[in-house]
Amino acid sequence: MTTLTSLTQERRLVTAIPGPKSLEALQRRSEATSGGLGMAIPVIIERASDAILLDIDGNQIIDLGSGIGVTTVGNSTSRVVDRVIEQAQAFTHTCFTVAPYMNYIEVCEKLNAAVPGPFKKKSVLVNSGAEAVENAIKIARHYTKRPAIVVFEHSYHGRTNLTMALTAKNMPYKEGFGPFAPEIYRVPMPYSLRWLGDKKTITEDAMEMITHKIEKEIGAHNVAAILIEPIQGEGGFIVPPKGFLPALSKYSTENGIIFIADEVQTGFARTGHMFAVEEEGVFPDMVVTAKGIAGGLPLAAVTGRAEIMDSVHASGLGGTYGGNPLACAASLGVFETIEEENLVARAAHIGEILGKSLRALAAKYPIIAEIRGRGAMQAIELVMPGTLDPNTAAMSAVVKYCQSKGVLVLTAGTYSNVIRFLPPVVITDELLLDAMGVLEEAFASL
Ligand code: PLZ
Repeated sequence: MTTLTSLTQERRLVTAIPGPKSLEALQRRSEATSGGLGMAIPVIIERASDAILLDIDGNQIIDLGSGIGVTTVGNSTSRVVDRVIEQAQAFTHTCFTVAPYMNYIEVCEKLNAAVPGPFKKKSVLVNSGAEAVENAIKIARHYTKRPAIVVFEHSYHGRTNLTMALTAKNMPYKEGFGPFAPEIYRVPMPYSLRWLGDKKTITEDAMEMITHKIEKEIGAHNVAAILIEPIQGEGGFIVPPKGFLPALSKYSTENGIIFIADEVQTGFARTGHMFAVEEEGVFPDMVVTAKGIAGGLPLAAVTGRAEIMDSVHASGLGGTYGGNPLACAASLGVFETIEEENLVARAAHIGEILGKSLRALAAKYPIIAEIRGRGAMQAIELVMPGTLDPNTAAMSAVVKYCQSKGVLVLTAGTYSNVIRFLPPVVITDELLLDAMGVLEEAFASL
């Protein structure tokens, strides 16, 4: 059914970045759109397929960001596009809580089966990651009848009022936007590169600090939920040390606290597992998903233990667009693509290529303090030579160089010194290696 032919999976520059048409259009952008919006690359996109973005000047750019980890199965991939077109022709909206339809139910069935945990699960669909996090908190508080939420340093959970409160970094996410929601308590994150204590006992020491704070300052019996990203995304792809997530999950269970994994950025094959918590066999009570769930259509979900998800009174959850049929159609296309193209294994393969290239780079350029992440979610943290001082200037220069050569990479990190790689997992080996060649040139140019 898809009518436009796919773009060739190759990098091609026909003008400078930005080209003349993009420059003109960006003028209109600044006239028409709020100055509060950022922009990672100054071009206007006309089309995209898989890992290639085509701008209005005819430049083909390699996409190593997937629109922040969204187009994991490839941009405008056929199973997604065909299902969305078919659904648009059938009906575009009824509101699931007004007149239900099948693909909402099917997406929930898929989620309940895919999210790890040997217990009965149920799901609710909403529009964005932040809205899903908000709903998870609502449900956890309702079920436990407790107020407090425990979150981590370097965390990111969204831009709504409650999720700003849950997010760690002030600038740019929170500055001037308060006051924030109450009963949010932030505890230390075992960020091994910057951990001041003994790194050999980091898991035990972090757990000790966290449980001390919970028991002495909050009271464990007041804590509804512990909310954590299994690999922190915006914070800079911080991977907790082995054993930490299982310890946290165990402590939660022992204290009647709901353990919520925010898999918004890590979910859907991204890390070489369907969900990142699978790495250590953790079974969260609730998992929040978004981004990769629907290949670019706005959809998000909360999936959790049936008794928790069912504890809310009828009509206590909802929203006009939550689980919109077009987004659900796209999501079923995503599930099918992941299964049929074996994309979980593909993400692990991407991880090997990425890891190898980044390790070679780090061996040559000591400003790379650490390579972190898993599968198709990896990052490098840049420092001043011989120190741990953040090297924001080098990050910006590398990103700018890559852009000028037609490679889109994203940044991250509490200290604004991390370059992150989130390619669509369907990216060809050749295209990824071409992009890694440009990255190497960027470091050489510093
Ligand atoms: N939880 C772990 O990564 C979104 C933010 C982009 P929404 N991350 C990208 C930006 O600058 O706004 C995210 C996340 C994690 C929640 C969210 C929020 O998801 O769909 O953006 O609301």
